[in-house]
Amino acid sequence: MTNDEKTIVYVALGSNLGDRGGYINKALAYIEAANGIEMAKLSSIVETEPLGGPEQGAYYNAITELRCELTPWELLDFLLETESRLNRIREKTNGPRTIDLDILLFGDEIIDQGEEQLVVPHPRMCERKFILELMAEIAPDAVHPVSKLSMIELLDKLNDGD
Ligand code: PH2
Ligand code: MG
Ligand code: MG
Repeated sequence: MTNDEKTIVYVALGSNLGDRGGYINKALAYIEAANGIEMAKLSSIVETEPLGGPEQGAYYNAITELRCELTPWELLDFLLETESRLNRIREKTNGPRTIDLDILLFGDEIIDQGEEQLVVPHPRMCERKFILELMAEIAPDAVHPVSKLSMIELLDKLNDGD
């Protein structure tokens, strides 16, 4: 498979429980070691205030750009399995977690079949400043397939609304 045939995918990493930096690094190591996935870029790892959910501690967040040979469903399975390996326990919605691995963009695919776990693009990415700031850092010209706006344009729009 040539690079042209691989899908460019963005995955967000978040942790706000336990050794946050350690969990982010372990998740990155699992992603790097996976078959069918190549890590092309990695954003800064930033500390962010929690958005939504119950009262909880600050997050470490980062985004990685992948070259992916898997289907979106195979990638989702791999990310969920990686979350389990890193002690993720699902309790409260949007509650504290050792690691959260979310598909933000999967090429220009739009997937929303009423399945709880796989909605692409990530439904809240355009309203989360830390996501758009990290995307603007590694992929300013990446285009959101629904709004057709680039990450820089989405960030400008969000900042204008402040
Ligand atoms: N993830 C959430 C809920 N709130 N807040 C920050 N700062 N970072 C996150 O990754 C995050 C959040 C649900 O996935
Ligand atoms: Mg999430
Ligand atoms: Mg998630």
